[in-house]
Amino acid sequence: DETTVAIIGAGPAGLTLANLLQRSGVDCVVLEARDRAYVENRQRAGIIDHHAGRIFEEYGLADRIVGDGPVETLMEIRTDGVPRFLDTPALAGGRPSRLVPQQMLVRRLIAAFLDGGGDLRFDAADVAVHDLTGPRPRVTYRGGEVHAAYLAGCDGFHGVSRRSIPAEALRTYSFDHGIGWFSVLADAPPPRYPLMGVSRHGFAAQFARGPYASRFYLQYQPGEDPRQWTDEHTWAQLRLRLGDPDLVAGPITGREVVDMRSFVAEPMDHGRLFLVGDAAHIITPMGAKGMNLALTDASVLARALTAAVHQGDETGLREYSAVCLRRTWDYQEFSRWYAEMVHEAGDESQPFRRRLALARLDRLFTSPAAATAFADLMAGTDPGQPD
Ligand code: RFL
Repeated sequence: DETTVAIIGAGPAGLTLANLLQRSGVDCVVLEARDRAYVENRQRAGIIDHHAGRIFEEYGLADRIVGDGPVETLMEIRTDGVPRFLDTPALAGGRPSRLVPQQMLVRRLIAAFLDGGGDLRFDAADVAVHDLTGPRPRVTYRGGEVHAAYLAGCDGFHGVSRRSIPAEALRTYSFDHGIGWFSVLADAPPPRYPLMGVSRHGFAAQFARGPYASRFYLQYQPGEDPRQWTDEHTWAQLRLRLGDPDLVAGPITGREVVDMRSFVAEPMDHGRLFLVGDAAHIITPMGAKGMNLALTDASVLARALTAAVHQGDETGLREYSAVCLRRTWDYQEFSRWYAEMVHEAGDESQPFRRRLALARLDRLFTSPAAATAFADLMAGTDPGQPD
């Protein structure tokens, strides 16, 4: 088979890229290792920030992809049971984020791409990429082969694309945040506002995942195995840390230990292969930027590929990696800053650092300049061009 862009992976990155290319009249084929039901039921992220949401507006896809997602209003940070609220969309100059659970986003992107006549192949086993630095790269999979002018590696952190780049051509950065997080998905009423609980019992958070479900995060201590926690223990800890004895419990439908790890690979391209989203970088869930980076990378690449294909202008492709890495590092810094603050503010074993973290937290509620800078990152940014 022949196409212009072969996309490996049908997660948020690959599917966004596929839809934007389709809208731009650039041919593509998407190869996904898993089956459709698996991909459509993978529940992870939940927020499309304002900056990433604009991508879909620009391509006339906003109604279909983000349309009815509730708009974020306030967020709550509760310190030892004492609530404080920030109106981040207003602080960011009227730029709200939207709640769109990742599996809804993926379902809608798949439907939109297929309705537009897109070529999306599920169950593509043993995907391998070849001739990355030659003029005509190709992708093979069990039972098929696709020749393309460009390859997009959108196959997540454990995918095959990044691993196909010679080690000496990449510089990688890994950072373990030294924090243990347990994530629980439950059919429990969502909080009124996204809720972060800072407490001496450990950090906890609760976010809406649709009208009837919540995702909770709980810090656990080194040496603990939270997968052994009973449901009673989990709910008791949540009530304690969120300072809410009346927190309504519900059936727990998912439990996972979340890697509080960051990773960045530089550059994000090699020959005619471009890495997009988690294939190039992972970030902690603190700040909710992982999925948004996947969407913004996809949009930068879609624009660059469109210019290359329609106008023969490869400037955007040459700049792709640098443009995406600026935002990646900006968000890594935000995520680290945020995680450190809400964890250390409750950590009585480090009294000096705890006071620093509390000062940092208080500043958000006392200094409009600090609150605005925070809100700007929540809304999503374009770090702009260097000099
Ligand atoms: P994905 O979503 O991992 O999709 C990659 C796709 O590629 C397929 N694939 C292959 N296909 C063909 N051949 C191969 N060899 C392949 N190997 C893999 C996979 O099956 C899959 O369909 O990466 P993408 O598209 O870059 O999207 C990234 C986001 O999914 C990710 O950043 C977020 O989920 C991270 N994340 C969160 N992000 C947020 O913005 N806000 C959050 O609140 C948030 N919470 C989370 C998260 C990630 C989590 N986990 C489990 C990693 C919570 C969790 C628990």
